[in-house]
Amino acid sequence: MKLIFAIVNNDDSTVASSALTDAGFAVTRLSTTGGFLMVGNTTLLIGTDDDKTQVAIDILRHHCTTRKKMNPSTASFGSGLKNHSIPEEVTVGGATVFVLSVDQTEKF
Ligand code: 2BA
Repeated sequence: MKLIFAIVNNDDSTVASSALTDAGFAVTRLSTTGGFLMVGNTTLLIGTDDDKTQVAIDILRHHCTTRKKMNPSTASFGSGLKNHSIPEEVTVGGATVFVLSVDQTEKF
């Protein structure tokens, strides 16, 4: 059993999680925030059999696209002028995926 953590852009999260559930995966959506841009993203939790892990990753790859985002000034967050104070463009996502092995899973 594996647990997939997939951090995806909010704009892709609905279509990606729908495609996963349509393919038979169980998905939990968490509202999360990126530590660098400090904007909302979505973390999908997908528990699945080892041999289906790559199928889930392929679905995520198909639906999650990269985007260019401006890194806003930290001044807008009340952090003062620091290293990130000059707006710059960063490439965000498709998806950042972590796959963890699960020792045990139970449902009651
Ligand atoms: P954020 O932390 O808001 O990062 C947004 C984008 O900013 C990143 O895109 C990357 O292009 C850039 N970035 C992040 N940290 C940076 C840094 N220290 N210096 C320069 N540029 C930086 P992605 O790599 O596609 O990441 C998208 C989101 O996925 C991240 O949002 C974060 O929520 C999550 N993430 C990515 N890598 C992670 C990791 N190793 N551990 C935990 N979360 C991660």
